[in-house]
Amino acid sequence: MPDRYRKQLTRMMSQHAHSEVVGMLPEGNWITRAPSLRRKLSLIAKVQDEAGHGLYIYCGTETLGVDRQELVEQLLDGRAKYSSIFNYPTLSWADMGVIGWLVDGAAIVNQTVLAKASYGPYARAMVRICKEENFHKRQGYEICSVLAHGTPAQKAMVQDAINRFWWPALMMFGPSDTDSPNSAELLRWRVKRKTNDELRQRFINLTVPQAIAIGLTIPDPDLHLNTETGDWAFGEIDWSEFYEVLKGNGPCNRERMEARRAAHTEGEWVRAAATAHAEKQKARQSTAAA
Ligand code: FAQ
Repeated sequence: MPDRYRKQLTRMMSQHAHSEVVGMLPEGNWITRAPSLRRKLSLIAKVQDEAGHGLYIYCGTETLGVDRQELVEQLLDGRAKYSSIFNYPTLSWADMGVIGWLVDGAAIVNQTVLAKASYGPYARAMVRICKEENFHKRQGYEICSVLAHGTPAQKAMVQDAINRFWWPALMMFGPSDTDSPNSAELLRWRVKRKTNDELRQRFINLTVPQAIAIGLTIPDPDLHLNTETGDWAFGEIDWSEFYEVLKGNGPCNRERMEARRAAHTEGEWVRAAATAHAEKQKARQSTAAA
């Protein structure tokens, strides 16, 4: 395996795994405040799924010969990135709907293509993850639909959530193709099969009709259907905001990293117990085999 291929995959997969794990925080924040038992159950299941996604991808990354501990250290000491979207706060219950609909929706568009990536362990993880993300997206869209057809206050709450999450969701696809240093190499190796801009456009084309169907507005005055291409043309993305978030200056970067570091420290005894258990099992198996 060429060294650059290994390095690029390790970078991308580890960032992806970190995103899944940090991505549990904004929604985890609402589990105790879910408005009904049904909503609470599905939110718990969703957050738990994200932990599982992180694990599949960390396991995939280990097949490239890197130690998971090392990757986690890179996240905790700030060397590794995770998706910009998780540095935004979740201010209302409607944010749970909008995250499922837009954030998981964007993840599906990106990951459906990654399920055809040239590296098997990553591609295979994506197949299962996409199935679960589909459930996440549907539960999110259903929350949005119920609120959009609810009282004027509920409709205003979900519209406010879209207004805050729309542009950050578009930024999830990464910088514009002209400013994406890694794309050419990843496309050549068929890790990426579509460019950042192609996937962003696909997401917009899929999502705008869904917003219209439930009577919600996309906060972009320049949005219009280009009848020649069939694409929804959209306004300028504020890339300065994106790069500020990447530098650690988003609304919640510090809070997210503090929460991750605290969870890592508090989870030390669980890792120690799991390691001791695994060693005991291994010793038992080798005694039985002898
Ligand atoms: N945030 O040259 P490119 C989820 C960085 S889904 C932060 O275009 P590339 C599910 C990029 O790393 C979210 N950083 O990079 C969920 C690079 O920096 P580096 C995670 C970003 O790799 C839902 C630099 O900018 N999904 O978590 C972002 O060719 C709900 C230049 O960019 C994945 O990670 C960003 N948005 O394309 C969980 C999918 N965009 O490393 C919980 C796999 C770019 O050179 C709740 N990853 N950067 O220092 C990919 O598809 C790609 O890596 C891209 C970026 C498309 C994200």
